[in-house]
Amino acid sequence: MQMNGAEILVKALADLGVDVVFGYPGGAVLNIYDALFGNTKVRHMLCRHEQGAVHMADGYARASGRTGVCLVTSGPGATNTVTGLATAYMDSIPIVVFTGQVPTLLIGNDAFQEADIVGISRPCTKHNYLVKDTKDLARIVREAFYIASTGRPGPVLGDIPKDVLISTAEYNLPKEVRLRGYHPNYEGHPRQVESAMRLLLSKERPVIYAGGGIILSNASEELAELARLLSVPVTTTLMGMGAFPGNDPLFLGMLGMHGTYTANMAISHADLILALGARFDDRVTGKIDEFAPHAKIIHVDIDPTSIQKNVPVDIPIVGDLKDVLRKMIRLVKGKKDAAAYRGKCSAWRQQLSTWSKTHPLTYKESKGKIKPQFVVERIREVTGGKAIIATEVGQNQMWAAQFYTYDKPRTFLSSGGLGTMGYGLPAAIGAQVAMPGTLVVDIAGDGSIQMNIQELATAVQYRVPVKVVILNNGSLGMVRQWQELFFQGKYSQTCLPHIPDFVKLAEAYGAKGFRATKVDEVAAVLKKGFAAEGPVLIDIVVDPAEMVYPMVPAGAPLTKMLLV
Ligand SMILES: Cc1ncc(C[n+]2csc(CCOP(=O)(O)OP(=O)(O)O)c2C)c(N)n1
Repeated sequence: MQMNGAEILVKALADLGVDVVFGYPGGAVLNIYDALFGNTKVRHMLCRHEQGAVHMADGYARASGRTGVCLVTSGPGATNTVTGLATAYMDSIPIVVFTGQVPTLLIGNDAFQEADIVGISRPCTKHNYLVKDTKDLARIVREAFYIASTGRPGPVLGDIPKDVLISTAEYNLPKEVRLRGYHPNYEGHPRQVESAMRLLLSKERPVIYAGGGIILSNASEELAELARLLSVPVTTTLMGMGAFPGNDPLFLGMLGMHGTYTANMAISHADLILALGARFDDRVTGKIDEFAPHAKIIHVDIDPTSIQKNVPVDIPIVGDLKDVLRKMIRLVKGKKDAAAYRGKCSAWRQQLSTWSKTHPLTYKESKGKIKPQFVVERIREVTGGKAIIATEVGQNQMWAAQFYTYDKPRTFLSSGGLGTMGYGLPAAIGAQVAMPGTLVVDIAGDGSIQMNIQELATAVQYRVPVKVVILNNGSLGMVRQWQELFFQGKYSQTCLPHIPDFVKLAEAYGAKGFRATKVDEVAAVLKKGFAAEGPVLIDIVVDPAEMVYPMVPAGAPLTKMLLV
């Protein structure tokens, strides 16, 4: 059947099962909006900023495991997506972004609203396309979704010139995708897996270091099974929160700059590290030369280029974590040496448990002031741990990681790699759209929330009942913390003196607003706010001097933690 490019795009989305597109219109994509008009399969949600739209697609993907979709116009619409693309790229999140482009004949002529988004987005997309011919469009859409969601996932961008949207072609969505040079390897090499397990069983101070890859490959159950079979303690990265049950006795908490004392000491004293879908980010390793000085390292990752990138590895395994973990489990399940191994490592577990007891995550109460950590603990209590938590960036993000226990994967959504302020609210909206019926909470800072607060309007328009809790410390807290510790308390440009009245602001958008200024109001306000219908913003005035501890100063080894 002959259709124009815009109709082909929309039909392809519907045929691929896309139920929602987050977007913002403009001249270059008018034809797509025309084709979307009245479409009952593909719902479009109008955001208030293109950055909000990409983060919504990203939050949708993180919460559900399905690919998120975003549609914007050319020029400024396209460039406004760059931060969202980079955010998704750093955290390996499958999204597909479609941008309009000026007509093919005008490309390169400085036409109105022209930007070379294919060039601009090259370093922050897994792959991108400039669609040159309407007859290629359906195939490219198919490929874009395939690339975004297979292998190491990531964002893919499709730039579609206006004339390609207007011209007609036969609709032909390929069933299969074949791409030269792109063959993600899912199956870990059995002999490598065997060597890895032999090495592991020969050691007595093992640690599993699990990253976001576990969540991306849906391998949480396998991780828990292997860890429990051998009683190997587990630490996760920020991206790995929820990959392993936070309430399991084997869980050591997060490692790295704001990780637990136990996790950082475990890594520093381990004789073996089993790294699973984690990339040895500098926030995790601290001073790289002194990272895990006594350990042999086994690294499993679907992306061969991430192995050996930051640290030398003794046994590399390229493959899907689910497959590799299953193979590992098969090698030890029901075997005598697994039981013997649990015994052999008991002194190690004892040591870890002593560290946990002597150095738990904690904070000091201070009379009359609301401690942000206390708020996060109350959020956990009031939600019964059943919520999806999105965060902004800064102290709020670290407290959300430290003081809420994540029992399940896909319940902690945060910009880990890029550290994008303004991520949380739109991501929470996307997650709520993907998972209706689940309580979704954005834990925010007063600085970050102001970066994309306009998306409250989107939440109100579509009755998306997200709850935002602002840990309002009147400053750019995390930067202020660095100034306090490393710049002699010179708080250069980190006070936010003109903070709006968030309750009134929420109401101006048509949402509900609540506030707590006293310790004994916190739990009640959270309860009331979470129970209220529709989008809600809860402003909690917290102790402005509070710091995030433990902290490994940048460039220091993990053992040199500043403690509370
Ligand atoms: C877009 C962006 N700009 C700047 C930064 C640098 N930065 C990191 S944390 C932070 C402060 C965040 O303040 P706030 O949102 O109030 O959270 P708090 O740390 O107080 O919890 C800043 C400015 C960033 N991460 N992202």
